[in-house]
Amino acid sequence: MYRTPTDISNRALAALTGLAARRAPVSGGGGSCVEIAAVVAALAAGLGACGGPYPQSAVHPASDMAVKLDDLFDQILWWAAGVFVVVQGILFYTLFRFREKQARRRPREFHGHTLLEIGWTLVPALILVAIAVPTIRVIFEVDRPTTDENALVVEVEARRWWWEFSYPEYDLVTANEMHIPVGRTIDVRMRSADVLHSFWVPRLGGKRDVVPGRENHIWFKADSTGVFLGQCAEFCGVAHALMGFRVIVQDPSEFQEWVGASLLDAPRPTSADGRAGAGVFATSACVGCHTVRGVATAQQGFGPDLTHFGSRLTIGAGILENNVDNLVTWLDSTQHVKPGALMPEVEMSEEQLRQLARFLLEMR
Ligand code: HEC
Ligand SMILES: [Cu+2]
Repeated sequence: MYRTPTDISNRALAALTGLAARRAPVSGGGGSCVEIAAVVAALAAGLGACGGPYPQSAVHPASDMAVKLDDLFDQILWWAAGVFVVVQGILFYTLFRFREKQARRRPREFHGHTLLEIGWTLVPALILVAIAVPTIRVIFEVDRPTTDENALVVEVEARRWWWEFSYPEYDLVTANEMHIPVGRTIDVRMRSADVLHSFWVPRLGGKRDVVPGRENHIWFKADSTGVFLGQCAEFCGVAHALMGFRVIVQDPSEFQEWVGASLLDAPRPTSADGRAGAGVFATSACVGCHTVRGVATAQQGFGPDLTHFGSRLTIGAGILENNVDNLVTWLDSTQHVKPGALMPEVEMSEEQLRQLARFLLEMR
């Protein structure tokens, strides 16, 4: 459905191991053609990974803030491209024009050239000013709190190694998947429960550090619906690289439907397996760490709220697609799937694991 960073890095890895395999038989030189072909193939494979979709690309903006940042990036890129062309142009001109010719004598040397010196001091200074003015303007624009009174406040609490999202306006708490309406300013206020983290959804805006003991904020207005990938962008411990999340941008009516459904208590499971799973859940360690609204014994907030887990797309802060098999894997070998996760592996029979998975998926 979506291409994860892991898919992409796997492709790059496959390309590189392919390259190593090609290199092996051509020891002792003479294989340069094969090597060049292999490098070209690897590069092509690498570029193939750039073909989109772009789940985590800052140059495919999908919000007002991301557009501001991308515009700034484009401006700087054009200045840099201009400088590159001019410098390379002069370099190649000089290489060509003053290359060694048989009949020529040594060129005349000269020292100092006032016009050139003023030129190459002034021009870069002016270019830097041209870059600094919009940069500083954008820094101030994105740094101030939003002035939009109609903004939807979403409180983010970063945890090792997952995200809690709450909506004070609706008295609603969820985890790892932040639903928001398209076209409405979102005022994200973030806190950390433990260490430094950083909130980053490249297509929706810049990074913002999440610092213990203080509240940071970021705001943006998404301009298109869809699922946008986010990632913790500040090293926070063993499972940092596996601390992703999703922002699900919906039409306002769909968003309201999601809010309505999410406010209800967890629905009772309908299948026999699901009911058995509910029993297993209510009588095992799970309830010591997780909340499921509607299950009286499960009211702990150490782990993610699981009330409507069946309607989530992913498991474990965005690392596995949510389905029965992956849930069984997650419960059976949590520490293998996500080394360091603060959830212990539970000792259960295969049958109990399947029942638990059914129960979790039926809580839609
Ligand atoms: C010691 C506390 C603890 C216990 C016991 C525990 N969990 Fe967890 N659980 C966590 C934490 C912490 C996470 C978040 C892990 C992460 O993503 O880094 C988690 C994550 C999960 C997730 C993924 C949630 C998401 O939003 O992606 C599921 C599903 C889950 N637990 C189910 C269970 C079940 C079922 C049991 C009982 C068999 C259980 N847990 C027992 C702490 C616990
Ligand atoms: Cu992190």
